[in-house]
Amino acid sequence: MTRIDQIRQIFKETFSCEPAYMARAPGRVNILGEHVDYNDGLVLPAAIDRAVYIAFAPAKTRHSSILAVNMNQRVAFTPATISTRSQIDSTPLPDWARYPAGVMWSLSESGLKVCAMNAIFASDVPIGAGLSSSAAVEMAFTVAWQTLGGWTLSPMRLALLAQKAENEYVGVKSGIMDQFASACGVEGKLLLLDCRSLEWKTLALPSSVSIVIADTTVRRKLTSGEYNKRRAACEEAVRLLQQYLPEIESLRDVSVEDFNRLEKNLPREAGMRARHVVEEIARTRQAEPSLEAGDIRMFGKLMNECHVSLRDLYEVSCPELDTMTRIAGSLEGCYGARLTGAGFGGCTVNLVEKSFAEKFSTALAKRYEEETGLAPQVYISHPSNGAEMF
Ligand code: NG1
Repeated sequence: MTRIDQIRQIFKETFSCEPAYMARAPGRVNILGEHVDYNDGLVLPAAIDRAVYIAFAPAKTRHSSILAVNMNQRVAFTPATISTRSQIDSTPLPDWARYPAGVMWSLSESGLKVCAMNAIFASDVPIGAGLSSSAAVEMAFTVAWQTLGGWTLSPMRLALLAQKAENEYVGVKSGIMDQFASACGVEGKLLLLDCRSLEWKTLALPSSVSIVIADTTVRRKLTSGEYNKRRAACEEAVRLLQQYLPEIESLRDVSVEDFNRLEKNLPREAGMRARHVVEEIARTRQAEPSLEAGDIRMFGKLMNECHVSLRDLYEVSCPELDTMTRIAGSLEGCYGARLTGAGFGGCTVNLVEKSFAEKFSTALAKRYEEETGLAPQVYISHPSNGAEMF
């Protein structure tokens, strides 16, 4: 049975009727531009071929009923109950249900029609691995409520509404990159997004190249505290640099040349963090002509430099991520390898010559397990479309 048949079947068993609609919303992998989205920088993610699948129909009840297949848990809520983060029987919403509830809240806040719905969803995006499983859930529900509400907004506008759910309802102060990639993905393309203007374009990934995602299986609990510290260090650097460059609003506005001249005025740690951001934005700019010229070697080199910078300047790597990228770099067919997402665990992203991808994945998994004792998950992936009905 295909995944789609499976979802249809579970909907039928749960609600005793056929789903009226089905949709999918993908996870994403960030290829370049790490820890720059909250510095108004440029990012280069791609939607991936792992996604949240949702089957849904309008409900005849006043409440929405939602079953999370992966959790085997069902919730029921209305716009009134979610304002107190609870269900119609007054029990609290479980953590996973804050994403659909947050989307309902965000859409209602924006004055959009939000109908009661019966839905089931399942996901094959690994959780907590830096592949935006939560943005995929948010985008799946955003698209579902759009369909039932009969209104149509651009994918970017939908992404902004989902981001509002994440920031203001779930309470995670993330940038726009994750929801953007899940909403705006294009088959076979990388997405270059300017996080300040929200302008974006696609860049072709040569069809001879595969994206290989390798999950270290390490999950660090301290991530959010460390993430916030990195954000604070960037803000401190901006404040101090404004004494010399009063026109700057974020590290996006600082050139590498100005930074080289002025770094001596920053405390050591803020200086290291800011150097990563300034240079990473420059690397992402350089990626555009490299990809347009089909120079995948140059592009891979930028990815390798990014990893070194995340490890040594931004200090968000960990031994397992370093081991995974070191092994990848020694294998045939690998153009570039680096940690992806916030860091401290999760996944690496690798660009690999397609004809070597299988061999690369097997060797990477084997050697990583030999060195660390951990059995990793390795996926050969490719850029996919963003959230869509099917
Ligand atoms: P991950 O680790 O993939 O969730 C996080 C942020 C992104 C971005 C990256 C670092 C969340 C939900 N997402 O991504 O916005 O800042 O770190 O580039 O916190």
